[in-house]
Amino acid sequence: MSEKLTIGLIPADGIGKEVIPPAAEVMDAVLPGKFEFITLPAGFELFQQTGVALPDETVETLRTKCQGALFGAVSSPSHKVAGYSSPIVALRKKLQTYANIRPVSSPAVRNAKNQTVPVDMLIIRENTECLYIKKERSETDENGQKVCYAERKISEFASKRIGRVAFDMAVARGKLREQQKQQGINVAWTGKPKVTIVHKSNVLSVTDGLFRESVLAVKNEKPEYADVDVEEQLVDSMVYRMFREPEKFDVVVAPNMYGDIISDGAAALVGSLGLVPSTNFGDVVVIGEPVHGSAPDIAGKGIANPIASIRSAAMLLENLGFTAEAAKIYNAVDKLLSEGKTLTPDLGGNATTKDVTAAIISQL
Ligand code: GGG
Repeated sequence: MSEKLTIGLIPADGIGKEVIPPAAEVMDAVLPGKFEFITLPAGFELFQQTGVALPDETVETLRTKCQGALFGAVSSPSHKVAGYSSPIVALRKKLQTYANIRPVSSPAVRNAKNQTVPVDMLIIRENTECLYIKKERSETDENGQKVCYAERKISEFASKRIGRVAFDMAVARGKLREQQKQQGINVAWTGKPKVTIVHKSNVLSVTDGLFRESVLAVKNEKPEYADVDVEEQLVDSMVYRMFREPEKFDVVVAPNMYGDIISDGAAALVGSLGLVPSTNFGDVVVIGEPVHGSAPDIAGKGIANPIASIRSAAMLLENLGFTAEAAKIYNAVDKLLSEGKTLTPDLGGNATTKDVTAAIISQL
């Protein structure tokens, strides 16, 4: 057995604690003994106990010791809590995991036109800027009432950087689909690779205007991008079209906040947030992360859907070069879903987190 890889597990809050261990279990089942898992603290619950939401040691361990990581979910309160700041937002920034990759796919989705269509969309969310730089301030106006402001950062550097991720992934997906077609495998997307740029530059012409221009400019950077179609969608229209005709999207690239919102919306298309995985990647470490939050309403009941985390683990494996093992996990999950026998309550079943995990492992 070649050298072990160290994987940081940061379950954080709520159901994060219930879905990250199953994801590690599946990684261990598909590559026995290959990984050393180290559990690292972070989260709002940690903040309530210790006054720290993201210990420096967690960040440094990820930076210096880990080849990959899995993050669960955080439950930041909706009101301001003195001294608290979202650990996942901070972690993405500190480790410069600048791209959040969120695939949303299903062989059969009922669109809003009542047609059943295959969906294979890859949402790429810029992960370091936008309103999530969290520069907010509160003032008092001449009538003694509060007025609050939030600064929004969009840079040419980060927008081009995420644009390159989008074009590279569109090219790679195009190549993979060609191979699959030659092997007689049905593919959801049959056209040329396409990048859809999401913005609102008709209103925010400076910030979103820069995002749009920067991503568009990337198209001319490499000859292989010439074969990628580019379209633009205003974010409101994107939401409408995503439900009307989700089959029309391939790679979708968006600034941080729009990307956050449309990917949760897209999860509704495929049945549950509990199914949608993601990775945060950059130059230091790749972090797999389910798109869902900490779901306090079901936390502790043992019924959280582990599939988003298990698929995130498969994405992490792909990033680490274990493509065949990742495919085994994707296939096992797809089989479980198509059989429809072992499903958690979010998908209409009554299976537990443990049942689903065991069923997936038994298929590997
Ligand atoms: N795994 C995604 C997740 O935790 N989502 C909830 C979320 O975005 N929380 C932001 C926060 O609480 O700071």
